[in-house]
Amino acid sequence: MALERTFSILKPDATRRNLTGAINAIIEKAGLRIVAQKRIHMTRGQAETFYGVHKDRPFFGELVEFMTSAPVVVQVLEGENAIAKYREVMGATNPANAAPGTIRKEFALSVGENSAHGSDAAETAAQEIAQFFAGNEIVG
Ligand code: DAT
Ligand code: MG
Repeated sequence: MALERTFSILKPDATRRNLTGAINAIIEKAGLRIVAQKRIHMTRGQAETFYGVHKDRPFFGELVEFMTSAPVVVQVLEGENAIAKYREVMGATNPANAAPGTIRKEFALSVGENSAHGSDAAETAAQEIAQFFAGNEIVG
């Protein structure tokens, strides 16, 4: 498998509790390289676009509220098989189902406030990276 890039968000519950360094340590220990990173406060429009695939789900309003409730850290992670690897490192969406040692098991507060986002496929990774980063902000 070639070097791959995935998009990550350290969510508001993580920035609020000062957990971005602890989460980055897990990311780096897993062999993923942080090749771009910035702290932003997402606008409602950015959050609605980002999670557009979920717009008809009952939790959409609460999801957008949460994602805009405090700063987030957006990242591009690079490594072998980075998309699947980061999904593994994050753990299941619901922390109750996440494996020990995963980001969500260690830090998530609930299925909604679950500390991290990671892309689920190559196409979404490319779209998500392009929503938040210009090419020259990614330094591999
Ligand atoms: P993931 O973030 O693991 O890719 P997803 O794409 O199914 O999960 O959902 C996106 C986010 O929406 C998820 O991280 C948290 C929120 N979410 C998902 N299911 C939820 C639910 N049943 N109740 C509240 N929030 C939910
Ligand atoms: Mg998802």
